[in-house]
Amino acid sequence: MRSTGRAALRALSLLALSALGAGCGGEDPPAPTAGPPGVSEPPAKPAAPAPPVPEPPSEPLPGGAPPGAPRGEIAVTDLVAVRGFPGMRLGRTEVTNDAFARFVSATGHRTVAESRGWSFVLGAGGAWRPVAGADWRSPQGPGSSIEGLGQHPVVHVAWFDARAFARWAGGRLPREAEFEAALRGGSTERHPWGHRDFPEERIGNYADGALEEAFPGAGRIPSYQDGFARTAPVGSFSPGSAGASDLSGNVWEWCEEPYGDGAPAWLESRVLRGGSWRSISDDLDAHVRVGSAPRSTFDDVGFRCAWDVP
Ligand SMILES: [Ca+2]
Repeated sequence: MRSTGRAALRALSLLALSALGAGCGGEDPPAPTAGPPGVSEPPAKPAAPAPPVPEPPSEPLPGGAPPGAPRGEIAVTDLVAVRGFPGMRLGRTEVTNDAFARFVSATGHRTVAESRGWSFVLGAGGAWRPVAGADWRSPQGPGSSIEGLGQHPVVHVAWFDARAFARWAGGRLPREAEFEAALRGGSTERHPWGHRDFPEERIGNYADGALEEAFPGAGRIPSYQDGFARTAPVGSFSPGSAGASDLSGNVWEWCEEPYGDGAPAWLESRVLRGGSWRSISDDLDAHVRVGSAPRSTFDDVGFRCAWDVP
């Protein structure tokens, strides 16, 4: 796990959730955690190496839906091909609140945060606070809702929730190498926007001036302004050349594999990729991987799906 303030928060969440029995119903929230103080913390090397990313083929791969794989409501245009991985297709966007609501309606799925009774929400000064009653339907706790946010990415979903949705949709969660290949689109640059420290154009939903205005002292990317303090509608930004949107920023996205922290299998951290609306530049390096407990939930963590094809 990286040792930036952001990654450390994920570590704290792991410890808190582990100590609480990993998400049984009616748990008391842990004490609030301190947030990252600013934007200047240098990145540290990941605790475990990322999987190798295959060289892209010389010709672009065709897009298209895997025959009969996703549920009928997932159209060909919702999927993209990823260079180096001809046997899969990746969701063009993160899973939305509307899509997750259809899943819940069809299956009766109850999320980890709903069962546990609380989730982590960003609060004043950029501190992550455990908020009773925060879940995917109430992203900021009691009194909040997803009304008007149907096309925003679903948040407060644990890895187990994301995997359940993916299976219902006939797919799976992306693997790390697939995610990074799609994010890079064949590029070897440090960031999706190149080797510069900060983006010069409005290319993703990151920690910007809107976030700083909503949460004074939370930190931001200097001079960057995307206009969204929290989540943005999926598809608002499309950095890179793979054709998938918001792989960088908006919400951290769960990947399939364990992080490799050596914990027992039932609580071993899973990998998050891509950064979020809370991320500064260090978290947005294309190689960055963060581990978080599979039952951990935050208001800047979501997911997208992948489908295997013949
Ligand atoms: Ca933003």
